[in-house]
Amino acid sequence: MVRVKMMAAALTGLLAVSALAGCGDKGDDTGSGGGGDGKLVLGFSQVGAESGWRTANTKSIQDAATAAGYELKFSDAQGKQEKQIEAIRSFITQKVDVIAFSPVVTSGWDAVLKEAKDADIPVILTDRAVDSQDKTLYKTFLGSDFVKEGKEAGNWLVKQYEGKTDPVNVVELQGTVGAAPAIDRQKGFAEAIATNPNIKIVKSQSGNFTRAEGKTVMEGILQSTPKIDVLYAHNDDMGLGAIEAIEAAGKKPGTDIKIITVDAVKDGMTALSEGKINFIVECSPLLGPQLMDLAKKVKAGDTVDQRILTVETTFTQEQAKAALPDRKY
Ligand code: GYE
Repeated sequence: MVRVKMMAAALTGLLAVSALAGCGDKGDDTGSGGGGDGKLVLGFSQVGAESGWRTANTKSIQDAATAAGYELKFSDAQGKQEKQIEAIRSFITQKVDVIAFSPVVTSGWDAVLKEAKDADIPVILTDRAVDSQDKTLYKTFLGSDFVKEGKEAGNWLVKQYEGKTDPVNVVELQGTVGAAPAIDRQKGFAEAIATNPNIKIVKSQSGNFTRAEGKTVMEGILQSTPKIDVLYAHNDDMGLGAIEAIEAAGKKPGTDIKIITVDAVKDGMTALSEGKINFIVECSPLLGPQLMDLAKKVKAGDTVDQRILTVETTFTQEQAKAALPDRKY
């Protein structure tokens, strides 16, 4: 219900954005950016196409830009920070109105962010954070609370083993090394399970947020780790890859090994409703409409909150069955 209301609010916002898109542009004709045709020009550097989440996120941003009447300069970094830095520099040269990006890792952004600031181009962080100490290098950070997501995953697990004394061996498949969601989802989960000393992470390895690596990494772990009770994967895709490895090893995912993931994309929700995953913490990729609204505001010089959180929920197997028919991504 809250979601429906939020979507409606976002849509209303979008209509307003479309109506205003012609106002207040830089009005110059210099180069391809800051367009002479009055459209807000947004340069967006995406991480890549590593997961179902990312694909949905890209679509949300492209659709929302079209609906808002913006000119979107979209660049795919294929998981490489160098490519993102290159894209941001090119947006600066093209004099776009606003730069937005989803940083592949948290560190190493100060220099290029300073270049954007010096060029007077506002920057919006979407989805992932940077570790820059100077908070004036960007206007706002729109995205999820990844520590909270990790905690939700851990809390669910703690509840499953309440009152039990047997050791619980957990395997963790981490996201991209150095990425905000990997760092924070690990942290939140570790904090939550610390309340039950029987629950231990016996193996933790990166599967780079992809299905393919989730599978190969899990194959190795299944061979080297005799007793696995639980798999905690930082996203659905790695969990889905691991499910293939678990099945190939003759075990039943969801039963022999309990599985917790994050994202709640359609494929993950399907596996959850089929009993192959036990619990999913939602992370919404539908950031497009809010991003467009923020781009309009920062271009106009309006003050925006430094941190804008996405509202999310969690799903059990029963809840997944009920939610699946309306799932948009
Ligand atoms: O959970 C994962 C994707 O940054 C929140 O990146 C995003 C994460 C998401 O590859 O599937």
